[in-house]
Amino acid sequence: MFKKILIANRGEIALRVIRAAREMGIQSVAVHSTADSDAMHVRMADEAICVGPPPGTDSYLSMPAIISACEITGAEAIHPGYGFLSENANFVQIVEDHALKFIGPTAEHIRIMGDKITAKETMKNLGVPCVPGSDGGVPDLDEAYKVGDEIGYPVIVKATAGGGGRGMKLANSKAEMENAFRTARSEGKSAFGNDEVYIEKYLGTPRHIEIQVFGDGKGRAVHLGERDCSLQRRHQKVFEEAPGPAIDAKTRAKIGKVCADAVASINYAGAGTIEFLYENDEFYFIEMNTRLQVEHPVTEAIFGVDLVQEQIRVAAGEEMSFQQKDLEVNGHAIEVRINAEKVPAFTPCPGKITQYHAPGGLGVRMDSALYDGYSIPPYYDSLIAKLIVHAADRPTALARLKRALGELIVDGIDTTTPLFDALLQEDAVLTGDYNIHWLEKWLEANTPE
Ligand code: MV4
Repeated sequence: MFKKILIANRGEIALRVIRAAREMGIQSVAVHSTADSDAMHVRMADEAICVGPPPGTDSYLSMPAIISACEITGAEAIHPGYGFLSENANFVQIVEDHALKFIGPTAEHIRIMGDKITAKETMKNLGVPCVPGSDGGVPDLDEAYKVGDEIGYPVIVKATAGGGGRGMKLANSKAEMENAFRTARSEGKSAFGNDEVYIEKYLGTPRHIEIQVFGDGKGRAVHLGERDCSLQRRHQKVFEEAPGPAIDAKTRAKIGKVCADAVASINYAGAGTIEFLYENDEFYFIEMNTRLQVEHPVTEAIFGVDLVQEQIRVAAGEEMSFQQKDLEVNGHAIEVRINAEKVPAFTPCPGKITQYHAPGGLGVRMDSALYDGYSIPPYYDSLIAKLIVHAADRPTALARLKRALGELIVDGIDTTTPLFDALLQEDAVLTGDYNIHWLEKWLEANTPE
């Protein structure tokens, strides 16, 4: 096992990894920018090293600075958390070239899944159900029209390098194809330096269901059920739950096995998430994320596992600590993402926390790097806390969430907690009857001029 690992991240996820490492007797090294000298991850790690000025590109994303920090501190492996360098195949290659271990999948798997066309082709060949659409890339408008006629409108044109909803354009009819095709192409080019696009049948009211998988890199893999992450605003998840309110045990076992078998057959290593749109009882693959996700705690809660410790184990060449038969759903978990933002406009709201009190009690987990007197810097993501509740069933989890939100105190700045107080009054949230458009529509209907 590693003696020391470096965490190439900040905030709550850096704490998450430090805690996992400490329980395993592994020393942790925090890296930080000059804006984060007082950050909790710096205080909590065994060692900390400054890697540059505040902009991410000059510190948390600086590969030479991160590699140097490993060499100076003697860290043997790097946990990237999520975001930053977590899905950068070139970084993984550089880490390995320096005889360090990347705690995550191989550069090749990251590269395959980072390109949506090769990801979809790979998954399709492995028997994973995909959205009907073009066979790979669509080189020109003539070909786009052909695909549109074949699969029928509406269709969606997607940039192969896209993400976060960028480089994605809807065409409701043939008349809209030219604009959708050209816009998706040019957004792909400008945002990602890649103008390759593909086309899919547009699904009108699906849920976003994602399957958690975990592989040992040697041909064995398991699934840990699904998360329903349909409640999103501008492609940012705000509320996630497991199990999915629309998924029963039989459905879970079936799609789960397809996913586990798929990643086992490519020797996938570590944590991965296979994203689907789910409509009329059918799954349609859209993307795979080759990292630990923000919402992983809801899966940990219902399966009673530590996904970060498992990532570290597999990266160190040890066996996975669980097999499929050990993994059973227990109860229901919900996560809400608390951001330093002022509703209703969701304006970023950095500043000094004058009073902080985290909720607690049975079935409550607060993953946050906040503390009394901490100043949230303006340079990074506005996620400041994840509140995760776990209970025997969904109604009890909802009651627990309401109770825990009532205990939370974050004074000095605005946060998105009022959004959750309001959502917990909504029938669709209480019954689980929502899809990917529900939250945006609700916000539109409930936002003052
Ligand atoms: C789609 C879709 C409908 N049909 N693909 C949005 C970002 C990217 N992850 C995939 N996205 C979508 N792909 C087809 N064929 C609708 C969306 C979509 C969406 C998906 C998941 C969660 C929220 C969403 C909000 C708007 C659109």
